[in-house]
Amino acid sequence: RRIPIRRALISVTDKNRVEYLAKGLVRAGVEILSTGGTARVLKEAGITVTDISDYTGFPEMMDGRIKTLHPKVHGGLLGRLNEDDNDSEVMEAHGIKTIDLLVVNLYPFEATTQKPDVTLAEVIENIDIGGPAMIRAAAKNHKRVTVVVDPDDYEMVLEENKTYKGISDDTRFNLAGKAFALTARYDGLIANYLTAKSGTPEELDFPEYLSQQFIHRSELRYGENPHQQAAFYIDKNPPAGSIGATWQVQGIALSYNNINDADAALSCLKEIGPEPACVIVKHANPCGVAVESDIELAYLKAYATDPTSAFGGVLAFNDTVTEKTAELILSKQFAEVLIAPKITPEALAVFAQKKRMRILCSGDLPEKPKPWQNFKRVSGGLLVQDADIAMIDMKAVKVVTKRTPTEEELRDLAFAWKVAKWVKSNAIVYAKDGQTIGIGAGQMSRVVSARIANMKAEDADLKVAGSVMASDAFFPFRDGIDAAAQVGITAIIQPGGSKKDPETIAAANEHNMAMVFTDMRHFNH
Ligand code: 93A
Repeated sequence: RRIPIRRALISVTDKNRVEYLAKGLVRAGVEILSTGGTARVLKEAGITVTDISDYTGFPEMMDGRIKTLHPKVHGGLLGRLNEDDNDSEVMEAHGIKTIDLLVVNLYPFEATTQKPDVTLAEVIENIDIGGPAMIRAAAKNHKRVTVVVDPDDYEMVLEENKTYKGISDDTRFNLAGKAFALTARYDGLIANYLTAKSGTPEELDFPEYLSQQFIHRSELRYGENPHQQAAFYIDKNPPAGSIGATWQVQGIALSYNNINDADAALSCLKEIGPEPACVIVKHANPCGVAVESDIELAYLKAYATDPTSAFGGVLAFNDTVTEKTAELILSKQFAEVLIAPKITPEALAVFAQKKRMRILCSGDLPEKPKPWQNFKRVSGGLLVQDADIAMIDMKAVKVVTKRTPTEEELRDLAFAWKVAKWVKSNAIVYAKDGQTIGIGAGQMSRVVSARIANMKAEDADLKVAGSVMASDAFFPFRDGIDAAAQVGITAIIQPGGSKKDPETIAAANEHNMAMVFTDMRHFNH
């Protein structure tokens, strides 16, 4: 169902791009209602707007504390217009007009708290009341109302309204989730500020200098273990598709380990797309990954790698999760976290029975990750490095054996290699037909990782013979190759670069295996 925008209410503190938005709306024949400051900016740009006070018949009062807190505003946002309610009659009787689009961003509470020498009174005055009330009303009524809280969404909404003559159920639903994430965070910031003022002892002591780069997203119940205090800080501008840019639409609060695991799942997922894919992560390691023609099939294949580990894991998808996907998942397992670019309202209703299942929207995933830096605190210091966003070009890999990989082998080698990048070292990944067959992670010796990959395949009744193998770093001896041949691995992808490479290559040739060198290592600890 699509709902066209006929009347919009715009009330923004951040006036960035609001002219652009309003002009686009006027061009589409939309009537604009607006609050004092916003109306002034728009009128100065030559845009016709109706002052909200003219519409409500009440002036803005108490220094702007009351601008939009009026039944004619909230009725216009909350009115349902279904056949089985009498909202439209009530609206008619009280002169309440329907508002189809709400565009709001809030008083700058956070920025105000960060001003040097700010007074408590000034901070309190920057607690927005009317804005969140409207956002929550519009988001609650997303069946009819589109709510926009981010100038980055102006273009999308204008385009969708223009191209399709209305806004889709999915878009309104996703924007509502985003809106509630904003009001939740906003109230969280206020609560944190006020409780910190009164000296709550549980507050995590966060170094002042870091707040230049990061903003507080949530207090966490605890860290990796219950005796560790923890919080989640995100980049001021988290890139699309990052864990910092996701928003939660359902389920109980995320834990520290949930966030860490979800990050690993998203990272791997972004690498193996764009085909429909599923990544299942447990304890920060992929325990099943697959690409297929649709995400249900991908899920079934990923799940089949290691059903035992998948229980209580993180599931990540790169396509819309529908009711069908949701039912399939719940028929198989419980998951702590599910992430997807979009989740339909019907799918959410299915997951609603599992309160402990946290559902996150990632929005569209980018094709290429942007460079960023990784920090790792060590005792008495800090390690800083570029994040490992590099990926080899499969066309450029070096075939080092007499036998060249077949086309199918090459496809599976590329897939296994991408998965291995996100498996903790030492990583061994067996794969076939776009499915992980066995994954060995986080061992002190590579040969043991391979043994674990075998064990996993055996436990899951998957056949290793005919699979390919990826190793995140070179094989120091030929024993790894001999062991792989013994279980029926036909092709290998690894960085190469060991002194013993000639021996390893000879071993592969003896077993008639195909082997390629990538010349790039992906340790991940
Ligand atoms: O002081 S408020 O909490 N009372 C209100 O009724 C109200 N309505 C909208 N603040 C209110 N707003 C906020 O005003 C909006 O959230 C927005 O941030 C700001 C826009 O004001 P102006 O258009 O006057 O610049």
